[in-house]
Amino acid sequence: MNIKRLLLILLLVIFGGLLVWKFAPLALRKPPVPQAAAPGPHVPPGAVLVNINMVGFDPETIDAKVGQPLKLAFFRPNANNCAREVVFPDLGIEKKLPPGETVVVEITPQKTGPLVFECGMKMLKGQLIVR
Ligand SMILES: [Cu+2]
Repeated sequence: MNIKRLLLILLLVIFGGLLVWKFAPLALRKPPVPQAAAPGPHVPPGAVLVNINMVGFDPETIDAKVGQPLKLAFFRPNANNCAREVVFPDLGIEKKLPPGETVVVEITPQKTGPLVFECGMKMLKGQLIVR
């Protein structure tokens, strides 16, 4: 056996090994197990769903009417944001928002104009537009 042939065999072995090393995990990988669907919000009839995502409250602006009770169903699907609570400073309302739970806040606006709600650190903000 000459040295060239030996070298060729060596190269083939290395190359083949690399191929196996690179692609075997792909072939062996099991199909991803579907994750249990995250429980969605439980919105009571007539309530307005307010999702809380990484950028804030969604929707950020909600229409409301003076003297008319309004139910807001706050839903924080996960903890990827700082909204551990929602605060209505003008109303003295403060509610914890545990991830995965729907927290219903019922308010009856008493005057027209904007009515702000925000996270406990005043970083995420939303508002009711009361007419
Ligand atoms: Cu915050």
